[in-house]
Amino acid sequence: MSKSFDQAKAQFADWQVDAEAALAALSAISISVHCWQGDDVGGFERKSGTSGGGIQATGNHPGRARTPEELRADLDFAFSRIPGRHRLNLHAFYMDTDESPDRDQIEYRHFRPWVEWARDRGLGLDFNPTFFAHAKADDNLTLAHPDAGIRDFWIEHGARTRDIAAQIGAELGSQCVNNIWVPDGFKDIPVDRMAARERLWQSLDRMMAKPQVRAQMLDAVESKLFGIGVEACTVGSHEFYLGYAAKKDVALCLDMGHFHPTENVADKLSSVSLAVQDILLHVSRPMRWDSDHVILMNDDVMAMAQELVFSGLLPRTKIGLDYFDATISRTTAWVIGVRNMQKALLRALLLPQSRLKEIERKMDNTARLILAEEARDLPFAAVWAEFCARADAPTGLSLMKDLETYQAKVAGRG
Ligand code: RNT
Ligand code: ZN
Repeated sequence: MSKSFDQAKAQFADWQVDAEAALAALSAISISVHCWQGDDVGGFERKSGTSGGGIQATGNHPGRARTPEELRADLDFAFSRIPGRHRLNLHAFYMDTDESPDRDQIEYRHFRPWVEWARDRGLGLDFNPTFFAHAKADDNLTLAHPDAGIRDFWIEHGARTRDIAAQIGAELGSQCVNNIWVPDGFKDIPVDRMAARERLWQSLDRMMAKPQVRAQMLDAVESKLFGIGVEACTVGSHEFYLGYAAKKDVALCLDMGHFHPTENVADKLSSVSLAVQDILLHVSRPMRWDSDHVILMNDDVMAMAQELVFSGLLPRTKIGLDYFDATISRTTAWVIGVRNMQKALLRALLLPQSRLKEIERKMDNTARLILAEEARDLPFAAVWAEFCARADAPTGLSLMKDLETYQAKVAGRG
């Protein structure tokens, strides 16, 4: 144990905060790391499928993973520089197979190499149907498409991902979240929003009709404000999915980039948690719009972490990340982003929570201001350094050297 940690521990104890307990709490939190940062949301389907759905990473930094093997090697490196035990969040179009199944033909075996890899490393897996990057998403309508044939195709895809997710969860002995995000929306002002929303609701019902074992897989639904090409109306809006999740008892996914830019997404947690049992987060950093920048340890992320801790929502919130930046080292983007989420959580765990709450109950707004502001100067960094040291993960300049060395190794990829 380092001297600076010892000193920090004593300082936190003065504030009635137990730094050891904070470390223990942090090591119990798994972050679901999104596979799609590693290859710019390209996927590994054999036939090309770049059309439809409006998700696009920008940038051309060298080193993009081109195969499942490269992606797993990059993830192995990233996880080795992230303290703690975490999860990989896999999208259906990252199948690892010599076959070329269309989305409505995918089966568990197309993902088996990922499960074996995860099992070997003690990682959990989460899963996602892929409703974009496909010709049948070219109209920016999938589950809400007016054409029943197109809806059926996507319903079949989604239903299969639920079976696959359940099997993954069973194989790994760890609940697999299957998150549904569809790009469905309208570029220009629609006249029949109701019909589109009824179609989405019914398609979701059909897709999720088969009962699954909740301990194996958890359905989640992700709302969005707008996307490129669907500026006028998103069928799966926040109100739509909040209602759906509450009524059907599925998890609600809140993506930090999917709201009006000045909305406080952290503020939503306590509200939605009163109506919805399970929450999934897509922690992201929108810049002016849903730009999916690498998350920083900024006010938004710290507010999110503080709400999770102070509202007691950690046990029923799955923390996933969702960003993709192709202008920088992709492995660095993972490592720095995940660690920022962890640092924000640690900071929240180290705040004098009960004292702050008590002061607020007493309506002493002055004392709340003093305590909250003075607490900013507590030695959080020493506790984080201890967390990394115990997990054998580097910090600071030695982390920088590791990240740069790995990037140099993969830079020659074509
Ligand atoms: C898109 C959603 C969605 C995707 C991933 C790849 O705006 O945020 O979560 O980013 O499914
Ligand atoms: Zn998202």
